[in-house]
Amino acid sequence: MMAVELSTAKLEDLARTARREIINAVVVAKAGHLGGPLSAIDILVALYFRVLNIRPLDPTWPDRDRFILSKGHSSIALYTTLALRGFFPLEELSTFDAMGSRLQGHPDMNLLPGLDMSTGSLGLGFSAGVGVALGAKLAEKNFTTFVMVGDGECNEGIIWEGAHVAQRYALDNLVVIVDENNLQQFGWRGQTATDRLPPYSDKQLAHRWEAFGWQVSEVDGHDIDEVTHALTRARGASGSPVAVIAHTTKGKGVSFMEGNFRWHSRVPTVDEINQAMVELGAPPSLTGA
Ligand SMILES: Cc1ncc(C[n+]2csc(CCOP(=O)(O)OP(=O)(O)O)c2C)c(N)n1
Repeated sequence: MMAVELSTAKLEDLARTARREIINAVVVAKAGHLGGPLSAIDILVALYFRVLNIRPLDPTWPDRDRFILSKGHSSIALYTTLALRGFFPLEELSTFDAMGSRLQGHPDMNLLPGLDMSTGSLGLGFSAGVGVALGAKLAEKNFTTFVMVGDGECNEGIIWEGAHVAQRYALDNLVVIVDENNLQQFGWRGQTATDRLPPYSDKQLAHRWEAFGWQVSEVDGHDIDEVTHALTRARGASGSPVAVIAHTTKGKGVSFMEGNFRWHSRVPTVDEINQAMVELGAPPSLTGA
């Protein structure tokens, strides 16, 4: 089954619903990440509803496109997208991070159908994706492998080892999406403990992927149409792998979380939950109002 036909307005609505589900799941679990999932969710909605060639009711279909969330700490965004797309019931999101749940804090492909890799140790998911894409070439399979990494994750050396290998083998069946929100766990990407380094340039990541021989495009990672267009073009690329640099805002959608690294993995208070739900257009019954 190819992507489902939904209007942009409908998908934006779904992304808002997803943001509320993400916050609810983290609140119930009393743990998890919010900033990264909220920055990635529009891209995931575009991917799963418009780009990926998948069968939610047949998650191990051999010819499916592969998706690896290499920034595995944003698992709740992927789980929410999979649930909305019909891989499993939405109610299961309330088991997030609980003992015995299929929805662990970091994705476990041995527990949950629909996951193409277990991730969480930054950098490893991307290198596995390079292997999957190379394997597809060798087996003469036509599917595309998409991998999402964080900009902080791009500090990992293994990313650049993989980037080199992918270019060397001309893996034009591999697309990396960089969720470039410019924040990582404890601050801005270019910041250092002593702040003695020169400031980080916005273009630095794009230039780095280009220097490794990748085709690069840049998009607004919160514009579902733009993301769809870039990813659809990327899957049709030839000759070299493609990096889509998605400019995003960490914590997107909730004013007091946006651009604040403290929301990397904080659990909101009751007042904060209510404010977030109002901002995300929740019906009054959900806001406790
Ligand atoms: C190898 C490794 N080192 C450290 C961590 C802890 N860690 C989890 S998320 C994170 C920051 C990641 O930043 P970024 O890739 O920019 O993700 P985002 O801002 O999108 O959440 C760190 C350091 C980890 N998961 N793996």
